[in-house]
Amino acid sequence: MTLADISDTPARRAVRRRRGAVCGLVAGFAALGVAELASAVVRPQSGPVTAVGGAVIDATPTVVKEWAIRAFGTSDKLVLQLGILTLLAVFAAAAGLLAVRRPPAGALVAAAFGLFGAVAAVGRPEGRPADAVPSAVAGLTAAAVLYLLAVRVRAGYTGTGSAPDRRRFVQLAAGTVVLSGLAGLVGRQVNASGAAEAEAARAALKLPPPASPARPVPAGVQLEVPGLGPFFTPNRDFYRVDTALVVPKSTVDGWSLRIHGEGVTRPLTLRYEDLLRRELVERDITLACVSNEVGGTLVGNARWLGVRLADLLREAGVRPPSQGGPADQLVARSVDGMTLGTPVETVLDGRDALLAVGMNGEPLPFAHGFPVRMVVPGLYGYVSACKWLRELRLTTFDAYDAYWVQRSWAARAPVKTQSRIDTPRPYASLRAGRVAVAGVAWAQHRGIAKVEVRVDGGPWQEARLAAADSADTWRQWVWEWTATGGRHELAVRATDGEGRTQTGRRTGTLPDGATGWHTVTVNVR
Ligand SMILES: Nc1nc2c(c(=O)[nH]1)N[C@H]1C(S)=C(S)[C@@H](COP(=O)(O)O)O[C@H]1N2
Ligand SMILES: [Mo]
Repeated sequence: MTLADISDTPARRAVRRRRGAVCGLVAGFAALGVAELASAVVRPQSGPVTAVGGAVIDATPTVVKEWAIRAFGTSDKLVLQLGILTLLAVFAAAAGLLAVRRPPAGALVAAAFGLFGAVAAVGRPEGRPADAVPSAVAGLTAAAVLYLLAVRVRAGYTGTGSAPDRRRFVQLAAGTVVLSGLAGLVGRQVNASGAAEAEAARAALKLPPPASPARPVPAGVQLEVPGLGPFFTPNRDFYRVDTALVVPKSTVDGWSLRIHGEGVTRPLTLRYEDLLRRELVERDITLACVSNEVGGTLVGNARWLGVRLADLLREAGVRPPSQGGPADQLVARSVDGMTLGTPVETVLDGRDALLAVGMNGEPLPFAHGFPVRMVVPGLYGYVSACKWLRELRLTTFDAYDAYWVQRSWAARAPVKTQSRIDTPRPYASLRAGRVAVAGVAWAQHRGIAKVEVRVDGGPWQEARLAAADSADTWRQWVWEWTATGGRHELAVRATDGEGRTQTGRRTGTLPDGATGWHTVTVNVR
């Protein structure tokens, strides 16, 4: 029997539990603080929350991921990180409860958490041994803090201690919070200044003018209808979908791209300057995500500046499968280890598949793939639009499944013809009379030939199309509706440039993109 058992009463147990939870939370806070500092020394994405978050993203079942993108959109990563922090707080408090009963056991649990983070960090696709350091340091810090605090709590609690013990405990806890908070702030600052350097370098970049500019945008691609978005999506509004919890921020100095693999007779290594010295082309291309639901907003249109990927591949000796080339899949790999597989035949069929360096008149934003990304008109992003590109490898679809294909998505995914009603908004309250129903439609590389609208399941009525920029961009449309009182359902469908009308059959986004007509219900007074 220990002294603790002798003097145990419900009231004392409650006090002990409370203090135990405090010990755990303080230890957890200290761990995060030193981890932030350590990640500033190693690299930003090596922090435990980022590493565990990344591992969670990789391991999350596809249906859950789809739900998260649907429910939280571009904020999905913030929600994930807040979730991890909440869980961490709960576990830390629990470890604290254990520690005040058995300090060594509590310390061991804390250290095990650090080990877990370290394994997650090193196990990330582009993980390095050094990435283990922040989590390891965090685990050891948590173990030490927890042990020291828990021993103090026990001393005070068992009655062998006295008021000075409690004061000592409070001092120790407060001191730990202040010091680790400082460490965290310094780490934050260093991480931020690293990013600021990369940001300044990007801002100072001057991209050369295109040798082949985009065709002038015809007047009238933009309809003047309130509630209809701009024809070109500004970079800050462009949807973002990726698995990166920390946006890779590199400078162009160290960047290079390797092109190699099956059927490559002349492997290439290109630096950023090499790309800029080549003939730059400028093209307007609409990019869409396969996770975009019918009526969703994971689609945007931009003016891209880059080099023709087909030219580079030909220089490397690549032939399309239809001409006897051995590789039918081009696997792009990013600096953060993402892999995306694109059909070689598609890249070489004459369309403007680009290695893009510019977006809407500026260097690619970091979130959209700086310094170099791929864009292929007519394919969903996950099979074509690799951001933060650093390697292109030629192989076959038989031999290799890229990241999303390993997670139940289709290996080949041409974009499906889609159309969206942007105005009126769902459940809008409208006055009877003339109402402009308007939106966008897209079928990249096939173009949009017709858009039709119907009310309450009635006959389809042809909408007026805005001028077409190119077959690779979306197209705005408007239909004048004479609205009568009551509740009405509007539906839209598009026909692509090959004469095929968008199917009304509703399917989900998995495995190769949603189908169905977008409908909007409104109330007319
Ligand atoms: N490195 C990397 N590239 C990526 C992704 C990713 O997760 N990592 N996501 C892809 C997906 S699913 C889409 S839809 C597009 C989105 O590009 P955006 O974020 O610039 O709109 O990027 C693609 N490229
Ligand atoms: Mo996507």
